[in-house]
Amino acid sequence: MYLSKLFIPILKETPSEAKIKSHQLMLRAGMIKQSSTGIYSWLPLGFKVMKKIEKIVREEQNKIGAQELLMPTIQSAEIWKESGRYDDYGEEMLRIKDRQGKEMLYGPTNEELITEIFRASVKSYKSLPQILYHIQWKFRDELRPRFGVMRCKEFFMKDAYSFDLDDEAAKKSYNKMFFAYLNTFKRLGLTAIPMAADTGPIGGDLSHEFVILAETGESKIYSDKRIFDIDINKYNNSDSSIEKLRKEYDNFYAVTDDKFNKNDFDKKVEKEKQLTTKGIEVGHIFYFGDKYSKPLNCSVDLQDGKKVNVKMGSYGIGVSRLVAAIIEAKYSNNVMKWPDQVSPFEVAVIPSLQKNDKSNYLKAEKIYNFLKDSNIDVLLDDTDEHLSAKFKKFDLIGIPHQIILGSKSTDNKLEFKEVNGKTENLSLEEIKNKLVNKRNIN
Ligand code: 5CA
Repeated sequence: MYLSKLFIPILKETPSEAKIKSHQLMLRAGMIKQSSTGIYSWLPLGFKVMKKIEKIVREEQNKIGAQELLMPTIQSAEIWKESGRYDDYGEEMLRIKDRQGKEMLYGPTNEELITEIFRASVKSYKSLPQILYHIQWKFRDELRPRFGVMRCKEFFMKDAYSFDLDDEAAKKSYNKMFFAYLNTFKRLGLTAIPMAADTGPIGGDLSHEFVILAETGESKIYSDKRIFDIDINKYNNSDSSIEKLRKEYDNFYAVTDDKFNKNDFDKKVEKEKQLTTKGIEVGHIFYFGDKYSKPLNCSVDLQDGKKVNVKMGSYGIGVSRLVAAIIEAKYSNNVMKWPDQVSPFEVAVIPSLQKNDKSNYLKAEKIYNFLKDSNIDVLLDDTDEHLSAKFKKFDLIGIPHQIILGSKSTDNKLEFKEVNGKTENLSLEEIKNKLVNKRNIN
């Protein structure tokens, strides 16, 4: 992509309505634009980051055998009446009528709809277990939307649903997802800690919020510090390994506000190991057994002809929230520090201007084409601004690597700057290999 062609409406001033860094930077870098309270358009730069996050989320879901489908955003009120949640959900639900006067709603979540799909299609215990997911827009008419896409009305969510025959099998599905979540957040460059949490309007008695530490977070958390030292690389995706991983996490006290009990905390965690802080909820998983399958009459036939309601769990990741959460976790000095794997571009080629001499620009274009042909996501700065102005722009966008064609680059050795690290002089081939390797590590 050529910078001069990129649709990136950068703002010079920080908009006063943006209270936290991620919101300020996303607006300034032209990643999003508010269209009405709590509703945003995703401009090319922001959309690109979100798509990269979505891809990683999808890959980790597929790895544990979850299957992707796509349910609509608009749902019929009928199934919500069947489950009993139509009235309970309250004003957060956006209710609509179609031209026939039929009651519809914009889905805030999909437990009912997926249960309806499942009950119509699956009849035998032989089809279990099953995990289905989609990545789709949700709408919640939040009372106080704030912090940009962090808490907004319309947001992009990955929601998965598991179906099992009994509690024991269902816990295995829950644990698989627990494992997939830890891997997903790790690949996104985040340390997300699972905290025992309340189940709210989703229901059930087992639930974990995945929280990343951030001063601006809305979740208050209480934990044993040692939970941050758990190394998930020791574990693989076999059932027994995943069970051990769950046990290791369960050893440490880690809860959100709703589950907090001071006596318990003091009894289970020595004073110097206690951590009380704030975090951003990037994912939330629930086990609720037959809470939906019973009222919606979703059952399978057993071998002996008896029927049993399937046992279900649901598992959400805030894909659009993650864009802001990664900024909050990584930024420094007003600069977005994207991890390579989700950065809007992997590298920028930045030629300095030499009056009446196009050769430097032509050299930059050659480098750009070579990297592009090597499948590297590269941005060429073809504008005629001065280097200092260019650097400011790249700082704002937060591209992790720069190839600078200025006084420090020679024909064979190019100045290669890692924004979070060192500057070296490398050949183009070496730069390519470095970028490809970095991507593979993540
Ligand atoms: N049905 C369950 C699991 S699929 C569910 O809806 N869970 S949830 O309510 O916890 O939402 C899942 C994730 O979506 C949250 O962890 C959070 O990351 C994200 N999320 C929830 N509400 C919002 C919001 N108003 N704005 C942005 N992201 C949100």
